[in-house]
Amino acid sequence: MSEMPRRSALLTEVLDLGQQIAREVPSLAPELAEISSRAEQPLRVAIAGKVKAGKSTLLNALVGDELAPTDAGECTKLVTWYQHGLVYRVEMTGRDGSTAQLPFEREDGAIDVDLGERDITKIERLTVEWPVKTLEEMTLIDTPGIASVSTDISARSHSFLAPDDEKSTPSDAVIYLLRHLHATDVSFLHSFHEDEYAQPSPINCVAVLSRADEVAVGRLDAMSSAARIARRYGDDPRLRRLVQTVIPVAGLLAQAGTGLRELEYRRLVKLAEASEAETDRLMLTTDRFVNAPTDIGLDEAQRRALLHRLGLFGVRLAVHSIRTGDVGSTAGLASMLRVESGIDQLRGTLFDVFGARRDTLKARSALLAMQRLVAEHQTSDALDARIERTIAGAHEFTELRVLNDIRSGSLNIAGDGLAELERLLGASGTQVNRRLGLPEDSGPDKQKAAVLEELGKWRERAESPLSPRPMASAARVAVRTCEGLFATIAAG
Ligand SMILES: Nc1nc2c(ncn2[C@@H]2O[C@H](COP(=O)(O)OP(=O)(O)OP(=O)(O)O)[C@@H](O)[C@H]2O)c(=O)[nH]1
Ligand SMILES: [Mg+2]
Repeated sequence: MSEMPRRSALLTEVLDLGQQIAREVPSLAPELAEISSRAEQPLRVAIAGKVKAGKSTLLNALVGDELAPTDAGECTKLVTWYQHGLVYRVEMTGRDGSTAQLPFEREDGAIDVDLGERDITKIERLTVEWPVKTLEEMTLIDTPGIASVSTDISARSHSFLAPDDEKSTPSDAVIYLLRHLHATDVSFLHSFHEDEYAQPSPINCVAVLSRADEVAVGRLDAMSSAARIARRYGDDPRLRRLVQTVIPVAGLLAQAGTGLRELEYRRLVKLAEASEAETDRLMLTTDRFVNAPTDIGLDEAQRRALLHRLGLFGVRLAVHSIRTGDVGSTAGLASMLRVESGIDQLRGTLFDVFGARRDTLKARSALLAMQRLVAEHQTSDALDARIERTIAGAHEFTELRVLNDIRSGSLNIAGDGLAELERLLGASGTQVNRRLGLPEDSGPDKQKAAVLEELGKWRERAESPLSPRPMASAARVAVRTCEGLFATIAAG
């Protein structure tokens, strides 16, 4: 998400609206200032999912550094924000609103925060500030596993992601991890989406089929099996109406890819140099890999460390790639693991889906928060009307609504126009070429020709007396999108 376009007209309008509210109800000024300042900050993306779905590992893979603790520890039970800062700092926010800086250590791996004697039920969240480039673009929020045995922890994630009325949703978008599609996933996603503009909305939510390497019990074709399952989930009507897309990712491989050490590579080479019969025997199960007696020259602790770092599939893949000569160095292996993990595809989607819509998502969050504030106060009719107008009039929101209708199945348009319409409305990216289905490097002449063609087509559908009513109104939205695209292209 490198390019940061200038603020959109919609976001400007929403921030302006905030100023008008502050003039009318001065007592709301501090809260409105906070809403505005949030709109200027990086997009907040929460990582959610069941216990041990691989949330923290994926967060580390996205950051490109091992910051979040995985496995055990009190801190995995807390909502933790990882945001960009100029210094290394950990802060705690209590449920009572108090804040305190906390001591932490980091020797080899994740940040180890010292909570002291604090009662974790009194902690609202931790904020980790870290001077790492990837966090400049996105604040990542690690949430405790939902539907856990401990309902208390589960409730904490729930109230963070799907807060009740008086609070606005603290995150602008969500990456939801699932391993197998389960009813609790669906109901959780539902509750997260129960708000004003999105009932339910796939717009700000991407699903990840996590720990994808484990899908095929470690077989070398695990990632392609995972891709098949992810596609199937992505077509499942229950998920389609809740998430944008489902992407298979092996966070562990991606995390290993960012910090692979020479020593680890050399150990994998040792394995690769052993006979296939011997490694096949060892790599049959995790238990054998660690415990079986062998003379390949790696002791149990070393084998356990490799397994911890790469998982059984990762070890198999690495050994295979070293043997075939596809990989010949630590850097080569690291990059292969990253590519294989699917993390780049996830990053690309986050950019297409969240990054390009950043201002719309920010405007949406800000407007939601303002609406909640205003609901409790007496405001002028003019102001109420302006809020209404902003919500109803913003074409960006209208596009989102039509996309939701398509996904939820409530927009019943027969056949092939549907995928095309989704693309045009920006479902797979809001850049001009994405919307028009053109190659990435297409120039203005091609774009103009394509947009005129689309415009003609959607105008005809909008105006034809033969178009069923839902089609006609969706087509009018598409026409407006085309007109906007034309103006963008013409303006260069
Ligand atoms: N094989 C494999 N293991 C993974 C992957 N991601 C995570 N794990 C392992 O799964 C366990 C849980 O990972 P975490 O990242 O802590 O999962 P989490 O969802 O944050 O867990 P909680 O915060 O406790 O709910 C750890 O032992 C990880 O090493 C993956 O992509 N592949
Ligand atoms: Mg975790």
